[in-house]
Amino acid sequence: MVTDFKSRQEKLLGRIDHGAFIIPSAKLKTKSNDTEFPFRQNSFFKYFVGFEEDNALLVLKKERDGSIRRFLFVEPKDPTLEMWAGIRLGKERALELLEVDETYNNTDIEEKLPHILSGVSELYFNHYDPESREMVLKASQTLSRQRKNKSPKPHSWKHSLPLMGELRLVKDQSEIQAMKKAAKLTDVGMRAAMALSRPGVNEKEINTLLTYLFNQEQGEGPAYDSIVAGGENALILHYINNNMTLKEGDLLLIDAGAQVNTYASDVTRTFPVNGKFTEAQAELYSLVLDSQKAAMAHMKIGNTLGSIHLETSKALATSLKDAGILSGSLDEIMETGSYRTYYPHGTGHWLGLDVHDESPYLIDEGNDTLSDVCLEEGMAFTCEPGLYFPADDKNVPSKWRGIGIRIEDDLIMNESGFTNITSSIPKEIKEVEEACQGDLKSILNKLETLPLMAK
Ligand SMILES: [Mn+2]
Repeated sequence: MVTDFKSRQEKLLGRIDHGAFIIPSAKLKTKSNDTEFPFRQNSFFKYFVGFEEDNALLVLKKERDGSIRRFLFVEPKDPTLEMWAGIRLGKERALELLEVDETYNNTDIEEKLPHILSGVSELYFNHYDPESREMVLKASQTLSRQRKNKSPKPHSWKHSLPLMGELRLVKDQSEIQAMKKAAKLTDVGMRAAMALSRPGVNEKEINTLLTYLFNQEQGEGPAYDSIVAGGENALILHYINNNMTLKEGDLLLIDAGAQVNTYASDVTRTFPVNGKFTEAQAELYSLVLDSQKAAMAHMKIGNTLGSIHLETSKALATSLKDAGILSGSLDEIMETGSYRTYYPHGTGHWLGLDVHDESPYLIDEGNDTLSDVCLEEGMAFTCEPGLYFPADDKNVPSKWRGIGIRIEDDLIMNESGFTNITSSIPKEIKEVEEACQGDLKSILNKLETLPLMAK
């Protein structure tokens, strides 16, 4: 599936009368002294041009007559540097291969950018990025000093993220395909983790196994730091130490997802370390699973993530009330938000290039009106209810203290409702227990090419 970068660029420029978007790539970040973290492209830059190098700059310009020009600045070719750090595409090849009209060396940004922006009065860039601000300021100052240049000067600086983020709400076919591939690798990873978990195994071993499997096929490793949380570690929502030994009788909560073509999957499963839920664990697990089903029943075109969260919260609050953990009527519990002690996070977030995809939840309709984004075909998000009971909470029945359970799937809206692209990952109690008895080799057989460990 070929990505249609041109239509994305045109859609973005279609949102404005005239002006220019300034979209920088990511830069390498220092890890220690003169070594860097693995490169991760800026999601917006990736989305609009699909180029994987650092230190690049995309400028999309719409003239007053509606015509469009696309400019890309890239690292210059340099045999010595390329010998150390890898081959650069260079401006000639970039012009041939990428959806842009003109390419330059990034060493020429200061000289060329004012020419490109000449006559443009509205500039869109990320106001939170100091380097973008600096670049726009310099170019604008240069233009304002050009007395002989009578064309309009940039006089309006606009924040680019809301407009660009809105475009990313609805996924196209190439995005959906990448997300499905990521979901498939996450399926293999989760099943393998279930099969390998037993008392005495360290969270680190499971974490390493996930990373290994998320790198199979087109996988690019975990989309975010995997959470491998045995027992009470599940109460720490972003636990990433992943270094404790799994214990008999505990549950293991894994929140992890593979990445494919920079697209994330984001899945949570909670299962017994020894492969069999206790009665108390199964009871609590069912409450969370039922709340996820209540959430999914509400996932319809036109509804909002906010209303889904409300339904899910109500389902969980009702369970907490029925179990005697929360007092008062359901209305009072919802009004005071007392359920948040045990369900402190939201039910879902946008999913895409970023695991928490950078798209708005509210749209500014003008006239001081903000409205929730309504679900449309192509929107992708997670559904992740959970319950977390501190070990020392006397309001909680002792059988449930110290337990944290979360269940998370990835959903994409379609014309008739939604597709759960992670539904193949065991979730019902019986399925989960069966998967815990699973055989690693047969799990790995789900991959197109078997990794080394299966041979
Ligand atoms: Mn999530």
